[in-house]
Amino acid sequence: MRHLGDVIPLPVSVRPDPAADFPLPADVSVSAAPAATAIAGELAELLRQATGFPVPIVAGLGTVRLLLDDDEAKSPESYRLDIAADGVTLRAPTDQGLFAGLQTIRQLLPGAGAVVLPGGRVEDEPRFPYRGTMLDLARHFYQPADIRSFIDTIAQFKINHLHLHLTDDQGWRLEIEGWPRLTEVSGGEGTGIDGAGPGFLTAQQYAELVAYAATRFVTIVPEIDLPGHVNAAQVAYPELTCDGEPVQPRTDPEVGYSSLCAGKDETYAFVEDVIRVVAALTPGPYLHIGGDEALSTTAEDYRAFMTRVLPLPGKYGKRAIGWHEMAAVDLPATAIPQYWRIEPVDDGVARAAAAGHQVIMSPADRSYLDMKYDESTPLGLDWAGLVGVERSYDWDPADRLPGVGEESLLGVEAPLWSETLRSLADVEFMVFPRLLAIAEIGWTPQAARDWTSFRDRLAAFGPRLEAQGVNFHRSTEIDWTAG
Ligand code: TNX
Repeated sequence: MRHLGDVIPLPVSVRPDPAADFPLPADVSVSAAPAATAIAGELAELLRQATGFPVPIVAGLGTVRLLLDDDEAKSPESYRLDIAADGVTLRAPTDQGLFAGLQTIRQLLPGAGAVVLPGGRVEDEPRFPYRGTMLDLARHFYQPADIRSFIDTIAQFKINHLHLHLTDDQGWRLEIEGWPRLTEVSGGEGTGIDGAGPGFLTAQQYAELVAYAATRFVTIVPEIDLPGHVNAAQVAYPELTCDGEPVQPRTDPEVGYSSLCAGKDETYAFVEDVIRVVAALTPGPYLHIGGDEALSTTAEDYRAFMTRVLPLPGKYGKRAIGWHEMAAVDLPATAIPQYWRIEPVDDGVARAAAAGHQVIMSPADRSYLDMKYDESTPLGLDWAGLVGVERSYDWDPADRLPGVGEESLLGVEAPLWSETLRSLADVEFMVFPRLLAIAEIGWTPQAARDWTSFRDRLAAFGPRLEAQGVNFHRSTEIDWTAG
Protein backbone atom coordinates (compact mmCIF):
# COMPACT_ATOMS: atom_id res chain seq x y z
CA MET A 1 0.00 0.00 0.00
CA ARG A 2 1.13 3.54 -0.71
CA HIS A 3 1.45 6.16 2.02
CA LEU A 4 -0.86 9.16 1.81
CA GLY A 5 2.07 11.54 1.31
CA ASP A 6 3.74 9.51 -1.50
CA VAL A 7 2.64 12.06 -4.05
CA ILE A 8 4.52 14.32 -6.54
CA PRO A 9 4.06 17.24 -6.28
CA LEU A 10 3.78 16.97 -2.50
CA PRO A 11 0.34 18.16 -1.34
CA VAL A 12 -0.02 21.16 0.97
CA SER A 13 -1.56 19.16 3.81
CA VAL A 14 -1.53 15.40 4.39
CA ARG A 15 -3.18 13.90 7.47
CA PRO A 16 -2.94 10.09 7.42
CA ASP A 17 -5.48 8.03 9.36
CA PRO A 18 -4.32 4.41 9.22
CA ALA A 19 -7.58 3.25 10.87
CA ALA A 20 -9.35 4.43 7.72
CA ASP A 21 -7.29 2.55 5.12
CA PHE A 22 -9.77 1.61 2.43
CA PRO A 23 -9.60 -1.68 0.49
CA LEU A 24 -11.58 -1.14 -2.70
CA PRO A 25 -14.48 -3.64 -2.62
CA ALA A 26 -15.51 -5.74 -5.63
CA ASP A 27 -18.65 -3.61 -5.98
CA VAL A 28 -16.74 -0.32 -5.96
CA SER A 29 -18.63 2.37 -7.89
CA VAL A 30 -18.17 6.02 -8.80
CA SER A 31 -20.68 8.86 -8.52
CA ALA A 32 -20.25 12.43 -9.66
CA ALA A 33 -21.90 15.78 -10.01
CA PRO A 34 -23.33 16.12 -13.56
CA ALA A 35 -20.65 18.65 -14.50
CA ALA A 36 -17.95 16.14 -13.63
CA THR A 37 -19.00 13.14 -15.73
CA ALA A 38 -15.88 13.17 -17.92
CA ILE A 39 -13.63 13.02 -14.88
CA ALA A 40 -15.85 10.36 -13.30
CA GLY A 41 -15.41 8.26 -16.45
CA GLU A 42 -11.66 8.61 -16.22
CA LEU A 43 -11.58 7.75 -12.56
CA ALA A 44 -13.75 4.66 -13.13
CA GLU A 45 -11.41 3.52 -15.89
CA LEU A 46 -8.39 4.03 -13.67
CA LEU A 47 -10.02 1.98 -10.90
CA ARG A 48 -10.98 -0.76 -13.38
CA GLN A 49 -7.38 -1.03 -14.51
CA ALA A 50 -6.11 -1.16 -10.93
CA THR A 51 -8.69 -3.63 -9.57
CA GLY A 52 -10.14 -5.60 -12.48
CA PHE A 53 -13.59 -4.86 -10.97
CA PRO A 54 -16.42 -3.52 -13.19
CA VAL A 55 -16.58 -0.08 -11.42
CA PRO A 56 -19.92 1.28 -12.66
CA ILE A 57 -20.80 4.97 -12.57
CA VAL A 58 -23.93 5.23 -10.44
CA ALA A 59 -26.63 7.85 -10.01
CA GLY A 60 -26.85 7.66 -6.19
CA LEU A 61 -23.94 7.78 -3.78
CA GLY A 62 -20.99 5.77 -5.11
CA THR A 63 -18.10 4.28 -3.18
CA VAL A 64 -15.95 7.02 -4.66
CA ARG A 65 -17.69 10.41 -4.97
CA LEU A 66 -16.73 13.47 -6.93
CA LEU A 67 -18.32 16.65 -5.61
CA LEU A 68 -18.22 20.22 -6.90
CA ASP A 69 -18.39 22.90 -4.18
CA ASP A 70 -18.34 26.10 -6.13
CA ASP A 71 -19.12 28.34 -3.17
CA GLU A 72 -15.58 28.54 -1.83
CA ALA A 73 -13.20 31.32 -2.80
CA LYS A 74 -10.39 28.88 -3.42
CA SER A 75 -7.94 28.28 -6.22
CA PRO A 76 -9.81 26.57 -9.07
CA GLU A 77 -7.18 23.82 -8.91
CA SER A 78 -7.63 23.13 -5.21
CA TYR A 79 -9.19 19.92 -3.96
CA ARG A 80 -9.81 17.94 -0.79
CA LEU A 81 -9.54 14.18 -0.73
CA ASP A 82 -11.01 12.12 2.12
CA ILE A 83 -10.28 8.42 2.25
CA ALA A 84 -12.38 6.87 5.00
CA ALA A 85 -13.50 3.42 6.02
CA ASP A 86 -16.82 3.90 4.20
CA GLY A 87 -15.52 5.33 0.95
CA VAL A 88 -13.64 8.06 -0.82
CA THR A 89 -14.76 11.67 -1.34
CA LEU A 90 -13.02 14.09 -3.65
CA ARG A 91 -14.30 17.65 -3.64
CA ALA A 92 -13.15 20.72 -5.54
CA PRO A 93 -14.51 24.08 -6.63
CA THR A 94 -14.07 23.22 -10.34
CA ASP A 95 -13.53 20.24 -12.62
CA GLN A 96 -9.93 21.44 -12.87
CA GLY A 97 -9.57 20.83 -9.15
CA LEU A 98 -11.22 17.42 -9.46
CA PHE A 99 -8.73 16.59 -12.22
CA ALA A 100 -5.85 17.58 -9.92
CA GLY A 101 -7.30 15.39 -7.17
CA LEU A 102 -7.70 12.55 -9.65
CA GLN A 103 -3.94 12.67 -10.31
CA THR A 104 -3.37 12.33 -6.57
CA ILE A 105 -5.68 9.31 -6.40
CA ARG A 106 -3.87 7.79 -9.40
CA GLN A 107 -0.58 8.07 -7.53
CA LEU A 108 -2.06 6.55 -4.38
CA LEU A 109 -3.19 3.41 -6.21
CA PRO A 110 -0.62 0.66 -5.86
CA GLY A 111 1.26 -0.43 -8.97
CA ALA A 112 0.42 -4.06 -8.20
CA GLY A 113 -1.23 -6.21 -5.52
CA ALA A 114 -4.32 -5.63 -3.38
CA VAL A 115 -5.88 -2.24 -4.01
CA VAL A 116 -6.02 -0.48 -0.66
CA LEU A 117 -6.08 3.31 -0.53
CA PRO A 118 -4.33 4.88 2.49
CA GLY A 119 -6.82 6.49 4.91
CA GLY A 120 -6.83 10.16 5.80
CA ARG A 121 -7.29 13.62 4.36
CA VAL A 122 -5.34 15.53 1.72
CA GLU A 123 -5.98 19.26 1.29
CA ASP A 124 -4.22 20.79 -1.60
CA GLU A 125 -3.81 23.82 -3.83
CA PRO A 126 -1.01 25.12 -6.07
CA ARG A 127 1.66 27.63 -5.13
CA PHE A 128 1.48 29.14 -8.65
CA PRO A 129 -1.24 29.07 -11.31
CA TYR A 130 1.28 28.58 -14.16
CA ARG A 131 3.32 25.36 -14.13
CA GLY A 132 4.69 24.65 -17.55
CA THR A 133 7.06 22.95 -19.87
CA MET A 134 7.97 23.67 -23.49
CA LEU A 135 8.59 21.63 -26.63
CA ASP A 136 10.71 23.12 -29.42
CA LEU A 137 8.98 21.91 -32.59
CA ALA A 138 11.08 24.24 -34.76
CA ARG A 139 14.46 22.56 -34.29
CA HIS A 140 12.78 19.18 -34.48
CA PHE A 141 9.15 18.45 -35.22
CA TYR A 142 7.26 15.88 -33.15
CA GLN A 143 4.12 14.22 -34.45
CA PRO A 144 0.76 15.10 -32.82
CA ALA A 145 0.48 11.57 -31.40
CA ASP A 146 3.82 12.04 -29.62
CA ILE A 147 2.77 15.44 -28.29
CA ARG A 148 -0.47 13.91 -26.98
CA SER A 149 1.45 11.16 -25.24
CA PHE A 150 3.73 13.81 -23.70
CA ILE A 151 0.68 15.75 -22.49
CA ASP A 152 -0.68 12.59 -20.84
CA THR A 153 2.54 12.15 -18.89
CA ILE A 154 3.05 15.76 -17.76
CA ALA A 155 -0.58 16.16 -16.64
CA GLN A 156 -0.08 13.40 -14.05
CA PHE A 157 2.25 15.75 -12.21
CA LYS A 158 -0.14 18.70 -12.36
CA ILE A 159 1.80 20.50 -15.09
CA ASN A 160 -0.92 22.67 -16.62
CA HIS A 161 0.73 24.62 -19.47
CA LEU A 162 2.51 23.37 -22.57
CA HIS A 163 4.39 26.07 -24.45
CA LEU A 164 5.01 25.15 -28.10
CA HIS A 165 7.98 26.91 -29.71
CA LEU A 166 6.53 26.76 -33.22
CA THR A 167 8.92 28.86 -35.29
CA ASP A 168 12.65 29.43 -35.48
CA ASP A 169 15.48 29.76 -37.98
CA GLN A 170 15.39 26.07 -38.91
CA GLY A 171 11.64 25.55 -39.40
CA TRP A 172 8.09 26.90 -39.28
CA ARG A 173 5.66 24.37 -37.77
CA LEU A 174 2.17 25.84 -37.85
CA GLU A 175 0.10 26.37 -40.97
CA ILE A 176 -0.95 30.04 -41.24
CA GLU A 177 -3.91 30.88 -43.43
CA GLY A 178 -2.86 33.32 -46.16
CA TRP A 179 0.87 32.47 -45.81
CA PRO A 180 1.06 28.93 -47.21
CA ARG A 181 4.77 29.00 -48.05
CA LEU A 182 5.70 29.21 -44.36
CA THR A 183 4.91 25.54 -43.92
CA GLU A 184 5.14 24.38 -47.56
CA VAL A 185 8.73 25.62 -47.81
CA SER A 186 9.91 25.80 -44.21
CA GLY A 187 7.98 22.92 -42.66
CA GLY A 188 8.87 20.26 -45.18
CA GLU A 189 11.71 17.87 -45.98
CA GLY A 190 15.16 19.04 -45.03
CA THR A 191 14.05 21.40 -42.24
CA GLY A 192 15.07 21.29 -38.61
CA ILE A 193 18.57 20.80 -37.21
CA ASP A 194 20.66 18.85 -39.74
CA GLY A 195 17.53 18.77 -41.90
CA ALA A 196 16.34 15.89 -39.72
CA GLY A 197 13.20 17.35 -38.16
CA PRO A 198 10.62 17.94 -40.91
CA GLY A 199 6.89 18.39 -40.41
CA PHE A 200 4.29 20.89 -39.35
CA LEU A 201 0.85 21.09 -37.77
CA THR A 202 -2.03 21.97 -40.04
CA ALA A 203 -4.40 24.48 -38.48
CA GLN A 204 -6.80 21.59 -37.98
CA GLN A 205 -4.19 19.39 -36.25
CA TYR A 206 -3.22 22.28 -34.02
CA ALA A 207 -6.85 22.87 -33.05
CA GLU A 208 -7.26 19.17 -32.27
CA LEU A 209 -4.12 19.20 -30.17
CA VAL A 210 -5.30 22.22 -28.22
CA ALA A 211 -8.65 20.49 -27.63
CA TYR A 212 -6.93 17.29 -26.52
CA ALA A 213 -4.72 19.21 -24.10
CA ALA A 214 -7.83 20.84 -22.64
CA THR A 215 -9.16 17.39 -21.68
CA ARG A 216 -5.97 17.01 -19.58
CA PHE A 217 -6.46 20.58 -18.24
CA VAL A 218 -3.31 21.63 -20.07
CA THR A 219 -3.33 25.05 -21.75
CA ILE A 220 -1.34 25.32 -24.97
CA VAL A 221 0.82 28.45 -25.20
CA PRO A 222 1.84 29.00 -28.85
CA GLU A 223 5.07 30.88 -29.55
CA ILE A 224 5.89 32.75 -32.73
CA ASP A 225 9.48 33.87 -32.16
CA LEU A 226 10.05 37.51 -33.23
CA PRO A 227 11.90 39.62 -34.39
CA GLY A 228 14.92 37.25 -34.41
CA HIS A 229 14.83 33.49 -35.05
CA VAL A 230 13.00 34.13 -38.35
CA ASN A 231 15.24 32.63 -41.04
CA ALA A 232 12.63 29.99 -41.93
CA ALA A 233 10.00 32.71 -42.47
CA GLN A 234 12.41 34.72 -44.61
CA VAL A 235 13.28 31.68 -46.73
CA ALA A 236 9.57 31.28 -47.45
CA TYR A 237 8.93 35.01 -47.99
CA PRO A 238 12.04 36.96 -49.06
CA GLU A 239 10.12 40.25 -48.77
CA LEU A 240 10.53 39.82 -45.01
CA THR A 241 14.23 40.68 -45.22
CA CYS A 242 15.36 44.31 -45.27
CA ASP A 243 16.76 44.17 -48.79
CA GLY A 244 14.18 41.71 -50.13
CA GLU A 245 16.95 39.34 -51.25
CA PRO A 246 16.33 35.60 -50.81
CA VAL A 247 18.15 33.89 -47.92
CA GLN A 248 19.30 30.28 -47.71
CA PRO A 249 17.63 27.67 -45.51
CA ARG A 250 19.68 26.96 -42.38
CA THR A 251 19.85 23.71 -40.44
CA ASP A 252 22.73 24.56 -38.07
CA PRO A 253 22.13 25.47 -34.41
CA GLU A 254 23.53 29.03 -34.62
CA VAL A 255 21.33 31.78 -33.10
CA GLY A 256 21.13 35.55 -33.48
CA TYR A 257 21.74 36.05 -37.21
CA SER A 258 18.22 36.65 -38.53
CA SER A 259 15.86 39.54 -37.93
CA LEU A 260 12.66 40.95 -39.28
CA CYS A 261 13.06 44.46 -40.65
CA ALA A 262 11.75 46.99 -38.13
CA GLY A 263 11.49 49.75 -40.73
CA LYS A 264 9.30 47.97 -43.29
CA ASP A 265 5.50 47.97 -43.44
CA GLU A 266 5.51 44.40 -44.84
CA THR A 267 6.95 43.27 -41.52
CA TYR A 268 3.96 44.46 -39.52
CA ALA A 269 1.40 43.23 -42.06
CA PHE A 270 2.96 39.77 -41.71
CA VAL A 271 3.30 39.84 -37.94
CA GLU A 272 -0.24 41.07 -37.33
CA ASP A 273 -1.68 38.48 -39.69
CA VAL A 274 0.19 35.66 -37.98
CA ILE A 275 -0.79 36.85 -34.51
CA ARG A 276 -4.42 37.20 -35.58
CA VAL A 277 -4.51 33.67 -37.04
CA VAL A 278 -2.73 32.05 -34.08
CA ALA A 279 -4.93 33.91 -31.59
CA ALA A 280 -8.05 32.71 -33.43
CA LEU A 281 -6.84 29.09 -33.25
CA THR A 282 -5.93 29.30 -29.57
CA PRO A 283 -8.60 29.30 -26.84
CA GLY A 284 -6.05 29.77 -24.04
CA PRO A 285 -5.28 33.24 -22.70
CA TYR A 286 -1.63 33.51 -23.81
CA LEU A 287 0.31 34.15 -26.99
CA HIS A 288 4.12 34.06 -26.79
CA ILE A 289 5.93 36.41 -29.16
CA GLY A 290 9.51 35.31 -28.44
CA GLY A 291 11.72 38.38 -28.33
CA ASP A 292 14.89 36.49 -27.35
CA GLU A 293 18.40 36.68 -28.73
CA ALA A 294 17.64 39.31 -31.38
CA LEU A 295 21.38 39.82 -31.71
CA SER A 296 21.26 41.16 -35.26
CA THR A 297 18.48 43.66 -34.51
CA THR A 298 19.82 47.04 -33.31
CA ALA A 299 18.58 48.11 -29.87
CA GLU A 300 16.69 50.95 -31.53
CA ASP A 301 15.01 48.65 -34.06
CA TYR A 302 14.19 46.13 -31.32
CA ARG A 303 12.40 48.82 -29.33
CA ALA A 304 10.56 50.12 -32.38
CA PHE A 305 9.50 46.61 -33.36
CA MET A 306 8.42 45.49 -29.88
CA THR A 307 6.57 48.72 -29.19
CA ARG A 308 4.44 48.10 -32.29
CA VAL A 309 4.04 44.34 -31.87
CA LEU A 310 3.51 43.96 -28.12
CA PRO A 311 -0.04 45.36 -28.18
CA LEU A 312 -1.10 42.95 -30.95
CA PRO A 313 -1.83 39.87 -28.82
CA GLY A 314 -4.07 42.13 -26.71
CA LYS A 315 -5.84 43.38 -29.82
CA TYR A 316 -6.76 39.76 -30.58
CA GLY A 317 -7.77 38.90 -27.03
CA LYS A 318 -4.54 37.38 -25.70
CA ARG A 319 -1.96 38.23 -23.07
CA ALA A 320 1.52 38.55 -24.52
CA ILE A 321 4.28 36.41 -23.05
CA GLY A 322 7.83 37.08 -24.23
CA TRP A 323 11.36 36.08 -23.27
CA HIS A 324 12.58 38.64 -20.75
CA GLU A 325 14.59 40.68 -23.28
CA MET A 326 11.27 42.28 -24.22
CA ALA A 327 11.14 44.00 -20.81
CA ALA A 328 13.59 46.53 -22.30
CA VAL A 329 10.49 48.31 -23.61
CA ASP A 330 7.42 49.59 -21.77
CA LEU A 331 5.10 46.62 -21.66
CA PRO A 332 1.32 46.56 -22.04
CA ALA A 333 -0.25 46.05 -18.61
CA THR A 334 -0.97 42.34 -19.04
CA ALA A 335 2.32 41.31 -20.70
CA ILE A 336 4.39 38.60 -19.00
CA PRO A 337 8.20 38.41 -19.23
CA GLN A 338 9.69 34.92 -19.08
CA TYR A 339 13.07 35.09 -17.36
CA TRP A 340 15.69 32.62 -18.64
CA ARG A 341 19.06 33.98 -17.56
CA ILE A 342 21.55 32.19 -15.31
CA GLU A 343 22.81 35.29 -13.55
CA PRO A 344 20.41 37.69 -11.87
CA VAL A 345 20.91 40.31 -14.58
CA ASP A 346 18.20 42.90 -14.64
CA ASP A 347 17.01 43.51 -18.16
CA GLY A 348 14.05 45.51 -16.97
CA VAL A 349 12.22 42.54 -15.44
CA ALA A 350 12.39 43.92 -11.89
CA ARG A 351 11.09 47.25 -13.18
CA ALA A 352 8.24 45.41 -14.91
CA ALA A 353 7.50 43.46 -11.70
CA ALA A 354 7.48 46.70 -9.70
CA ALA A 355 4.94 48.04 -12.20
CA GLY A 356 2.72 45.04 -11.45
CA HIS A 357 3.68 42.62 -14.22
CA GLN A 358 3.64 38.91 -13.56
CA VAL A 359 6.77 36.95 -14.44
CA ILE A 360 7.40 33.34 -15.44
CA MET A 361 10.67 31.92 -14.08
CA SER A 362 12.75 29.64 -16.33
CA PRO A 363 16.39 30.10 -15.29
CA ALA A 364 18.49 28.07 -17.72
CA ASP A 365 20.88 26.66 -15.12
CA ARG A 366 17.99 25.08 -13.18
CA SER A 367 14.99 24.63 -15.42
CA TYR A 368 16.35 24.07 -18.95
CA LEU A 369 15.60 20.45 -19.69
CA ASP A 370 17.96 20.40 -22.67
CA MET A 371 21.00 20.76 -20.39
CA LYS A 372 22.90 17.53 -19.83
CA TYR A 373 22.39 15.81 -16.46
CA ASP A 374 26.13 15.12 -16.20
CA GLU A 375 29.18 14.73 -18.46
CA SER A 376 28.08 11.30 -19.61
CA THR A 377 24.62 12.37 -20.84
CA PRO A 378 24.59 11.48 -24.56
CA LEU A 379 22.02 14.15 -25.50
CA GLY A 380 21.65 17.82 -24.70
CA LEU A 381 23.78 20.94 -24.37
CA ASP A 382 25.80 22.36 -21.50
CA TRP A 383 26.08 26.12 -22.02
CA ALA A 384 24.09 26.72 -18.81
CA GLY A 385 25.98 24.00 -16.94
CA LEU A 386 25.14 20.44 -16.02
CA VAL A 387 21.72 20.10 -14.41
CA GLY A 388 21.27 17.01 -12.29
CA VAL A 389 17.98 16.15 -10.61
CA GLU A 390 18.92 17.75 -7.28
CA ARG A 391 20.03 20.92 -9.06
CA SER A 392 16.71 21.11 -10.88
CA TYR A 393 14.88 20.64 -7.54
CA ASP A 394 16.90 22.69 -5.09
CA TRP A 395 16.14 26.31 -5.96
CA ASP A 396 13.41 28.81 -5.29
CA PRO A 397 11.93 30.82 -8.17
CA ALA A 398 11.07 33.60 -5.71
CA ASP A 399 14.70 34.36 -4.88
CA ARG A 400 16.29 34.27 -8.33
CA LEU A 401 15.96 37.91 -9.20
CA PRO A 402 15.98 40.85 -6.77
CA GLY A 403 12.64 42.64 -7.04
CA VAL A 404 10.85 39.59 -8.42
CA GLY A 405 9.47 37.77 -5.39
CA GLU A 406 6.68 35.30 -4.75
CA GLU A 407 3.87 37.78 -5.41
CA SER A 408 5.30 38.76 -8.82
CA LEU A 409 5.41 35.22 -10.12
CA LEU A 410 2.77 33.75 -12.39
CA GLY A 411 4.75 30.56 -12.14
CA VAL A 412 7.58 28.40 -13.45
CA GLU A 413 8.32 26.75 -16.76
CA ALA A 414 10.92 24.18 -17.76
CA PRO A 415 11.72 24.61 -21.48
CA LEU A 416 13.12 21.81 -23.61
CA TRP A 417 15.07 22.92 -26.70
CA SER A 418 15.48 20.33 -29.43
CA GLU A 419 18.85 20.90 -31.10
CA THR A 420 20.11 17.44 -30.08
CA LEU A 421 16.81 15.58 -29.83
CA ARG A 422 15.28 13.41 -32.53
CA SER A 423 12.38 11.45 -31.06
CA LEU A 424 9.82 11.25 -28.28
CA ALA A 425 12.20 8.83 -26.53
CA ASP A 426 14.91 11.52 -26.58
CA VAL A 427 12.44 14.09 -25.27
CA GLU A 428 11.34 11.83 -22.42
CA PHE A 429 14.93 11.06 -21.48
CA MET A 430 15.70 14.75 -20.95
CA VAL A 431 12.36 15.69 -19.36
CA PHE A 432 11.88 12.86 -16.88
CA PRO A 433 12.50 12.88 -14.03
CA ARG A 434 13.58 16.54 -13.93
CA LEU A 435 10.15 17.91 -14.81
CA LEU A 436 8.79 16.27 -11.64
CA ALA A 437 11.17 18.50 -9.67
CA ILE A 438 9.87 21.58 -11.48
CA ALA A 439 6.29 20.39 -10.99
CA GLU A 440 6.87 20.27 -7.23
CA ILE A 441 8.51 23.70 -7.23
CA GLY A 442 5.46 25.11 -9.00
CA TRP A 443 2.87 23.42 -6.80
CA THR A 444 4.20 22.80 -3.29
CA PRO A 445 4.87 25.68 -0.85
CA GLN A 446 8.59 26.46 -0.73
CA ALA A 447 8.77 25.83 3.04
CA ALA A 448 7.35 22.32 2.63
CA ARG A 449 9.87 21.21 0.02
CA ASP A 450 12.86 19.07 0.83
CA TRP A 451 15.29 17.30 -1.53
CA THR A 452 15.62 14.14 0.57
CA SER A 453 11.88 13.72 0.75
CA PHE A 454 11.52 14.38 -2.97
CA ARG A 455 14.32 11.96 -3.84
CA ASP A 456 12.74 9.19 -1.79
CA ARG A 457 9.26 9.78 -3.22
CA LEU A 458 10.68 9.93 -6.74
CA ALA A 459 12.17 6.43 -6.43
CA ALA A 460 8.66 4.97 -6.36
CA PHE A 461 7.88 6.57 -9.72
CA GLY A 462 10.54 4.53 -11.51
CA PRO A 463 8.36 1.41 -11.92
CA ARG A 464 5.33 3.60 -12.69
CA LEU A 465 7.01 5.53 -15.48
CA GLU A 466 8.45 2.26 -16.73
CA ALA A 467 5.01 0.65 -16.82
CA GLN A 468 3.79 3.60 -18.88
CA GLY A 469 6.66 3.13 -21.32
CA VAL A 470 8.22 6.51 -20.47
CA ASN A 471 11.95 6.59 -21.32
CA PHE A 472 13.08 8.40 -18.17
CA HIS A 473 16.71 8.91 -17.17
CA ARG A 474 17.75 6.50 -14.39
CA SER A 475 19.80 9.18 -12.64
CA THR A 476 22.29 7.78 -10.12
CA GLU A 477 21.17 10.53 -7.72
CA ILE A 478 18.10 8.39 -7.05
CA ASP A 479 18.10 4.95 -5.45
CA TRP A 480 15.54 3.46 -7.82
CA THR A 481 15.62 0.11 -6.02
CA ALA A 482 14.01 1.85 -3.02
CA GLY A 483 10.86 2.24 -5.13
C1 TNX B 1 18.82 29.65 -25.93
S1 TNX B 1 17.22 30.96 -23.94
C2 TNX B 1 17.69 29.89 -26.69
C3 TNX B 1 17.34 28.95 -27.75
C4 TNX B 1 18.24 27.75 -27.79
C5 TNX B 1 18.64 27.37 -26.38
C6 TNX B 1 19.46 26.13 -26.28
C7 TNX B 1 16.39 31.30 -25.24
C8 TNX B 1 15.20 32.08 -25.01
N1 TNX B 1 16.79 30.89 -26.45
O1 TNX B 1 17.31 29.60 -29.01
O2 TNX B 1 17.58 26.72 -28.42
O3 TNX B 1 19.35 28.43 -25.81
O4 TNX B 1 19.63 25.75 -24.94
